[in-house]
Amino acid sequence: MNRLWCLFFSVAAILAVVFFYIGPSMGWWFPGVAASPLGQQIDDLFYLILAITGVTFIGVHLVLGYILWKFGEVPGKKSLYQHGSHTLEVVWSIVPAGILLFIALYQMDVWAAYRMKSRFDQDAMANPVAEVTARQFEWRIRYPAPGKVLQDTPQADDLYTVNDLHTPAGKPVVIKLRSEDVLHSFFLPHLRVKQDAVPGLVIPVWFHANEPKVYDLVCAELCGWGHYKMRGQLTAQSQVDFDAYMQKLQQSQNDDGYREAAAE
Ligand SMILES: [Cu+2]
Repeated sequence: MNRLWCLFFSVAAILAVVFFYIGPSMGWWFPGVAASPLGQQIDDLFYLILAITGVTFIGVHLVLGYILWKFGEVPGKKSLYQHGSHTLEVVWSIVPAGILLFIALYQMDVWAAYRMKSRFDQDAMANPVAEVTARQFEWRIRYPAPGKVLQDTPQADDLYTVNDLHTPAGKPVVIKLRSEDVLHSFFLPHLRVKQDAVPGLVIPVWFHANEPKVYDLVCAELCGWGHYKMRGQLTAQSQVDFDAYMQKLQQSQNDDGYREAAAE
């Protein structure tokens, strides 16, 4: 039995090497390469923490396996109890505390860039591209009419889409996030952007898509029975294409009276 557990812990350590250290090069951990400048830094932080926890995990399992092998039950042999080691306890408290402190300090720049510096991006903050309202189970998107600035309350000439967010690529943009009912989470996995949508709050979300492309937009908060189908897409496009899209949207909504229906 001891040998079985010894094998179990050793195999876990070997599997961990495969998943933790070969996985990243096989692209198992993230959906593709980060598609935003900050996303790359977030990935680097993730891999650093994975390396630290991975080494610890593998070390602990190898030691466990070895101890079970070496000191497993022997018929007739008595256990030996001792009070413990004060020095060891101090060491295994201080080392993890030191590692946590290092991570806390090391990640501060990325956290500040994501949460704080973005708030001072005057240009993007003054001109939010759209208001995104999460509700069970869809993303409602409200754009200002071309040439106008997004207002806090809906305007007569606003433009609407559902589950289909367009933004310019290659520069920082801001959307205003709200929720109409319960907690949702606005998640752009390729851009490494995730922000809770909280009823009663309007939260600016700042992101920067590197290149024109279509990305997934999903809800990352279990928000009800239809959570699984609460998905849309983000189309990041060149400024010229974005402007053309807005013109087309305005035209189509003028034509079919869609705006009144969508605004309800
Ligand atoms: Cu949701």
